[in-house]
Amino acid sequence: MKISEMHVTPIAISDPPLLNAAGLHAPFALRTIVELVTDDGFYGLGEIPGGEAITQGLLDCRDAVLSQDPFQLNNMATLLSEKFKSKNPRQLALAQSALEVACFDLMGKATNRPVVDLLGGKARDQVDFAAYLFYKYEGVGGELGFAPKPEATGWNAARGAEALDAQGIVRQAQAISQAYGFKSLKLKGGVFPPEEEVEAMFALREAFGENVPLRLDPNAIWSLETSIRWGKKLEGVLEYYEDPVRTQASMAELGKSVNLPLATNMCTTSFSDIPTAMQLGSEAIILSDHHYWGGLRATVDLARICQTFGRGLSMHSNSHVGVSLAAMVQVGAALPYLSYACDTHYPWQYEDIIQESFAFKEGALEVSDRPGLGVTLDRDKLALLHERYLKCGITERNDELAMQEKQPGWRFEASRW
Ligand code: GKR
Ligand code: MG
Repeated sequence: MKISEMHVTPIAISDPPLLNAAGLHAPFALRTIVELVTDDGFYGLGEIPGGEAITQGLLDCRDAVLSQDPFQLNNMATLLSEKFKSKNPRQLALAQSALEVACFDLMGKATNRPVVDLLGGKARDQVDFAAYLFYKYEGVGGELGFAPKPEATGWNAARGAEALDAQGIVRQAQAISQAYGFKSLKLKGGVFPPEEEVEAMFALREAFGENVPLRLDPNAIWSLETSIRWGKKLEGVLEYYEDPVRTQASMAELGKSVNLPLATNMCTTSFSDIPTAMQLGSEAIILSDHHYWGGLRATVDLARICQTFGRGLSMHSNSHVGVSLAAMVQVGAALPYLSYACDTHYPWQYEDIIQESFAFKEGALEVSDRPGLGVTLDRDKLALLHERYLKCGITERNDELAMQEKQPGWRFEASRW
């Protein structure tokens, strides 16, 4: 079995005007899709964050991929590392991830087994996800940034609605939880002054009760002093406090002052960060992400490290389509040690490139037994979203620029409060 074709397709999916510390989501989020085809007629899919540089990075890997046997992942990993040398570790991890996932999809199809079986088999039959709440402007993104139809109800109405204060967040949480059955709630913070976001956490606690775990993620835009001050108020309220402050050293300091588990997808983000994370004790929980950590096997390795060192493991996400979600579920199912419900942006998206739809039940997704990732590429949709990418004029994610369209002169600040 040899890889005979490699197709790299950047796409743009409609994305709602969600707010975060870096600004605002643009009307389109970029993803890059890789399709590997073998000489015996199978195709395998991978998905990573998009944009010109990432897409080019993947295209540059062609020589390391064509004519290779998809089962020989170690060989491919060596070829890819040689290609990137140590110049761009992030780009390497993304390329590794896209290609490794596509190879797993191929291996699964060739052996008639789901990817989870190639990773050691199911440690669970379903993977739990958390509701991902965002402050947002009105609209659902896309060509016109259009508002939902007036007759929309439930989550369809809520995901188009404005949510700019605590009560807006509670309404959003109620709608998303009712639609998907999520049992944990995460608020993307770093948007409004800390007191308003802390008020939102208390409003969620009041509305959902103490059995629904809550998380707050200000994306490292708070100072250490601010993180300590507000962290103390949130003791006993949060399941975890995600990246309120930047750097492992500051997280370690924060951990000494507040009685809350600290989680990260910003301070400890690669295997080379692990030794300091353990020396400093910077975080209690690491948010894995197969896109950034280098693939599915890397995620299994990360889980083992977390278990060994007594750290919790959760999962991070960005706006994504169904190939990523399928991979998250397959790898999530293979992790004997996954201590928290995973993040996903999926409920915010309403476009995809696969034919299947995912049915969340009680906030969880069943692990598919279909071969490979268990998804079928919809070539018409892929072509449409690629066309969109070419036309939309966005070549890199830039939340600051998108925010400036709404608020001229707005500037990102690494530490705002
Ligand atoms: O989608 O706005 C967003 C998030 O802020 C995303 O970009 C982050 O990477 O979800 C992420 C996080 O947990 O930090
Ligand atoms: Mg985060």
